[in-house]
Amino acid sequence: MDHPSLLSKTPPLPTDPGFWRSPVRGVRFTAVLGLVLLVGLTLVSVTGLISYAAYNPDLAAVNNKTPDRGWLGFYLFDWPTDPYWLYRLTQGFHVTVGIALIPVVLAKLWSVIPRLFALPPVRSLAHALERISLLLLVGGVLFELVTGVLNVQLDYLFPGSFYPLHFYGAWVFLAGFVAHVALKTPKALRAIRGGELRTKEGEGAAGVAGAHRAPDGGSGGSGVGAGADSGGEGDELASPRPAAATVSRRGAFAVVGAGSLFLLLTTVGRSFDGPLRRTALLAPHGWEDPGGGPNGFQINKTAASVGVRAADTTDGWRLTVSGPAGDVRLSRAQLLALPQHTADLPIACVEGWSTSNQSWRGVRLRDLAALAGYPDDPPGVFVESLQLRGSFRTGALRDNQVRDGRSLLALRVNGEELSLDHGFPARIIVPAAPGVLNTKWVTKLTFGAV
Ligand SMILES: Nc1nc2c(c(=O)[nH]1)N[C@H]1C(S)=C(S)[C@@H](COP(=O)(O)O)O[C@H]1N2
Ligand SMILES: [Mo]
Repeated sequence: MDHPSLLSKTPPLPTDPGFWRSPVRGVRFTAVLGLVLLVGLTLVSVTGLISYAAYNPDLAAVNNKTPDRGWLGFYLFDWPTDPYWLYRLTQGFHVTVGIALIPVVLAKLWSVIPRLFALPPVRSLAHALERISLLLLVGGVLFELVTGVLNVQLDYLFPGSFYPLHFYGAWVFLAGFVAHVALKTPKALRAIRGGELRTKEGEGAAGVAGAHRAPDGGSGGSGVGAGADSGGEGDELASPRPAAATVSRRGAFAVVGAGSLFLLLTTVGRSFDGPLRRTALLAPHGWEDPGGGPNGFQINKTAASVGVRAADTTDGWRLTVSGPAGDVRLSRAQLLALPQHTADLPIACVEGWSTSNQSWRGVRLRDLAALAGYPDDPPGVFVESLQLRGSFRTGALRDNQVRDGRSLLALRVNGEELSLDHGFPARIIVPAAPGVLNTKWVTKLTFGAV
């Protein structure tokens, strides 16, 4: 407490503890936010990593957006086709909860910012390692939030590079996160338990903030003393000379919570059809009304936006089915003459939006595999579209996806012809697969190529 700036009249620097005066800061405030993030960011990380497995990145080069990942792909697994809403859930959760946690992350960073300037910058080897882990943690979480938000809001701002940026960023973040959780969880739990005890006993750290004190959550709104419910004198996050409170600590939690709730309520609608979609005020896809009728559901990229011309999809169009039996070329009329099957499945995009089930109708992929020379146990398939440029013109599907009876080369949706923007004359639809693998404007299927 004998820091020169507290005694002299020169204005304090950020490196002086007395520079930071908000009475809201304190170990307990930080601990509560930290525990929310421990649960929240763990779930967001896990759903993000799981969603990446859905791309089948280890299946074929076309699906592989992180070819240099090495052992970081240790956890990849064969993506199932059940439950059919799996990707809709994992990716919807990842994006929606990730966005809703932004205010909590910012509040948490704000709550510990005095520590960033604390002197001396490094006290010991252990302290140095801890600070490096914080760099990974803070840099990582901000990087993931910024790249994630830009990708879902601005629609592929980083052509081709979003996946490596977000994937490697995730591992940097996770390294810092694991170290931080291991180091700080015991302290955070202590701070919270201690705070509860004091609140119950109605005990205050009398005199800490003098006249500015009021019981936390009290009606006066005059706030709480810095050390009151956060560990008292040993609280290294509390200001040594707190300013008059403008908001109680409970009020500060309410502001953060309201911010999160606002983001949640304006985002979650992008995972549903109907009126709920219109509540997704922050989603660019929420603003575009896909119109009514059988084809009236979300469109990711229109045919025009990727250079697919209507003329190429009509009379001259043929599907080539390729395999050990050679190449079979089919017109749309011939495809419609094959056994038709129906599958009720959603479209779920990496951007976090999804549709409710649509009723797709067309030819089973496994029936097409039989035509190509695989009457039993078909292998995976390489799918090509009419589209000449862009990231998602081709895709590879695994054998379990081809074998599932709900996997279709869809020709119709909701009782009508596919519209051009939804992939006319034919598109892939596979249960539980991410939108990117539901290739539109399909022109060639090569069975056994993957
Ligand atoms: N040929 C082609 N197919 C494609 C795409 C594309 O860019 N080109 N986008 C994919 C993506 S990212 C999604 S989310 C779905 C969206 O399908 P929809 O526009 O019918 O909703 O189509 C997929 N199929
Ligand atoms: Mo997508």
